[in-house]
Amino acid sequence: MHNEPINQGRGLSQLGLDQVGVRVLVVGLGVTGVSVVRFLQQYDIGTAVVDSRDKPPGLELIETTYPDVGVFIGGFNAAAFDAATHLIVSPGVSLQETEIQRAVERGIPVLGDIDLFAVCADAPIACITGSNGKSTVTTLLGEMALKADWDVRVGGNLGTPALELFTERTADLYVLELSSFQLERTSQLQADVVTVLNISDDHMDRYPDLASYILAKEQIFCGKGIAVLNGQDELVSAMKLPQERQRISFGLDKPINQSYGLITDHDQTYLARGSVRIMARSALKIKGTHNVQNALAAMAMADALSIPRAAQIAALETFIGLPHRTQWVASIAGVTWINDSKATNPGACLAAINGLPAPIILIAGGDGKGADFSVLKTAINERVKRLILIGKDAKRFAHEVASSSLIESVDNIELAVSAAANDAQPGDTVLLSPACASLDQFTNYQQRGERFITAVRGLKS
Ligand code: UMA
Ligand code: ADP
Repeated sequence: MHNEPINQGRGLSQLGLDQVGVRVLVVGLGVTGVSVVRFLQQYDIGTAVVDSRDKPPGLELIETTYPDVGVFIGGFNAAAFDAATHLIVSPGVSLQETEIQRAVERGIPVLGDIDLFAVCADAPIACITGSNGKSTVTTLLGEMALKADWDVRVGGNLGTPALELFTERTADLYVLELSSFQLERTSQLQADVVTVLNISDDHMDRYPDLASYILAKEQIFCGKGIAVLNGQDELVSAMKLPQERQRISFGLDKPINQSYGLITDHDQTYLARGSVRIMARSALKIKGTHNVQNALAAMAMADALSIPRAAQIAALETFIGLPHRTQWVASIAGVTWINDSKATNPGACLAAINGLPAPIILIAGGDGKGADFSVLKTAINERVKRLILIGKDAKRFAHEVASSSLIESVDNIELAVSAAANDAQPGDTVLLSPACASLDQFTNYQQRGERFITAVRGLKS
């Protein structure tokens, strides 16, 4: 739609980064840190980086491409912090780190990459947070804008750092997935439309309690515009919004006023806004109740952004979902195998157990990040006939769900697949939905999912 070249750097004065003598310390040298250095270097802003790791992933790139940038690795070098006028801290680094707290006490601004992005962005911004469904809704909203031929840039926690979305051309729309880690260090965001999809225990190893995690997520509401909220989630409904944010709710119930929900006529259920039926639920390619919620949230955001309805429907009729999210893998001798490796907290696992056909053989476990597994107890007792556990928190998992289903612990994912294959009967669903992070046994959730898929495919031969 727009074609004139732009200069995203003009917002830097809002953060005081255009002053003489500015020295920014970028904390963390993963993909976020690299994106921040790259951005600051375009504007000749004095930059150094620090990372507690001996070999952070972005090290080689920074050393070869930006030799003038000071690099401090293998710990949080106190002198590097003392020399800084601003900190830009990567999401993986806790703000409770001693050196960061010391900087706060000295009055040094502590920012995140999303602050830089927010003050420099040149188009409307849509932001998605929640404990589960962020990546799905972010991708879906992006697909809707693409179907309308918009120049839409999609990123954030999804993978591409926000600052990497800038090009020399003005975008029509930015769609950002934002984690609590990103939000808690962001004060400049003024997104045009935002959503909180749901709240359940996650990252309890980084927050003292659920209230602190919710407080971090509330940062998404800064500014004015529309907030699309899950009206059936009590924790979301209780979140505090500034007066300038207009609430629009979505849920699986019959919509009232201008909210989004479901209307059933005779045998057909429709996604609807108020009394207007928008599309048949059966036309959605993504399956499961949780994905109906995701579709409604994306639709509400798209309406707020004036993405035409036809484009929204075209996206919903074609989007098959992202890999590793309740992904169909195979049907072997009447048994359906599902990969839900991205279920890294109990809330996501609960949605899968309740949304897929029972009886279920569940493969779960890994690093629980301090979450409470007992929320799974009822669903497991009612729908899971056998529970196969792997990973670091297998014992605690078994103890907290105290399930009546048969529980077995095995050493790795391949043994879990063999054990499931031994027990499965025609009509069963075998579900990998760990309710845990993967990092105790795998490089990431993708590797966990791929190893599951390979082991399942191996059963066929
Ligand atoms: N780390 C250190 N020391 C440091 C810096 C980082 O040990 O000095 C560790 C962190 O504890 C973490 C890892 O290195 O385990 C990566 O941290 P990072 O901040 O360098 O991460 P990036 O590579 O910049 O990736 C981040 C997000 N990572 C995290 O929030 C941990 C990515 O989300 C995101 O895609 C990317 O920015 C672009 O925006 C990943 C993630 O796991 C997928 N997110 C969490 C989630 O979805 O549950 C929140
Ligand atoms: P996120 O980016 O928030 O981690 P994803 O879309 O990647 O969300 O999905 C992560 C996990 O959450 C998957 O297991 C998926 O099946 C599950 N999930 C997706 N949407 C929802 C939802 N609305 N409610 C509960 N679980 C969901």
